Amino acid sequence: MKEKLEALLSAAVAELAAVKSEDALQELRVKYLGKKGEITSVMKGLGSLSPEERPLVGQVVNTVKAQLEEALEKRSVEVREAAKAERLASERVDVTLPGRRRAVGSKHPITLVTEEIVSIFAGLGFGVAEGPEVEHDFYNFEALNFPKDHPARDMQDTFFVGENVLLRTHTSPVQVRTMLKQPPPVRIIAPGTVYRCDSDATHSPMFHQVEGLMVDKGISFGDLKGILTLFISQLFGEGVGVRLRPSFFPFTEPSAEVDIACVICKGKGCRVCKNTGWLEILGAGMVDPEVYRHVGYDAETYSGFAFGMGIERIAMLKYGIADMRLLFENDLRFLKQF
Ligand code: 2NL
Repeated sequence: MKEKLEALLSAAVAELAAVKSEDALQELRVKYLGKKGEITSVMKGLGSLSPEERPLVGQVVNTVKAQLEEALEKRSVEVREAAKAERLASERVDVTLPGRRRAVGSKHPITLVTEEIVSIFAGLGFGVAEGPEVEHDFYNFEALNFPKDHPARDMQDTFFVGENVLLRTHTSPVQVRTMLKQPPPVRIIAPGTVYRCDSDATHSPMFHQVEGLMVDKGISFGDLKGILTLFISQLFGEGVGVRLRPSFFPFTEPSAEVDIACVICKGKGCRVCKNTGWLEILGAGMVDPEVYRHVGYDAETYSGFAFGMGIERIAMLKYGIADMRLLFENDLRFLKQF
């Protein structure tokens, strides 16, 4: 019986070496030490032994059981350690790999220039006003003193949505609405999208404008010139040449075009300035009394100036963009440069 027990122990220990999981280990435990296990059944046979043999064999049984328990426990630790090592290896993360970079967008040059202009005028005390892009004829033309037969009112130049309803052709209606809402003093700029029925290499049917308006007691043409000269020196650099030429708009009197010394050739003459040395960047003037009449301001008490500029043109000059269409194509190779 002693030999049988020792044979069982070496068989169990041999099988144990091949066990690779906790489940197989448990099966092995049951096979040898369970209620119907092989060692257990040997123990059940103890009763048939003589009283002299019984304690001796009993001791061997206990030793074998203890040895097997110890071997099982040892193997159990090994199996757990191996499983843990395998999991660690398979879940291993290489922390030295470079991270996945998020593609970061950039602002459109039109947005950049608009923000810069807004910020300069904010520094001069101007607030920002906004209004609808679909407008009524009254705010877009009538209140701005456009005669009924003015060519700008023509179907050829303006997108009409309905009778007397149109896509605004400038942001002036925003200023008309502001004056109708509040009494002077007014000091605002109106940036926004505008529409004209025009499309070729130098005209887009949708483009951007910033207009400005300052109305108070005692505002003169000198204030217009001072504010716009300050604005230009901040946008294009201190000391850039500025000149005003007489012009005409239905909504200002007198009116002027504002030129800056060519940013490309510094006034020497080049292709961009058509050899004049000057670039037109603004239209401006003293608000016409007819406009005040339409918005209910007293033209005897108040005076003021207004101005307007196209953002596309300023963006092209500031960033050296040769073709306006680049601003609307949304080619990422172009946009990523800003
Ligand atoms: C240009 C010229 C200009 C105005 C816009 C304006 C607005 C009101 C009253 C009077 Cl409510 N004037 N705006 C004045 C002069 C010129 O724009 O060349 N824009 C691109």
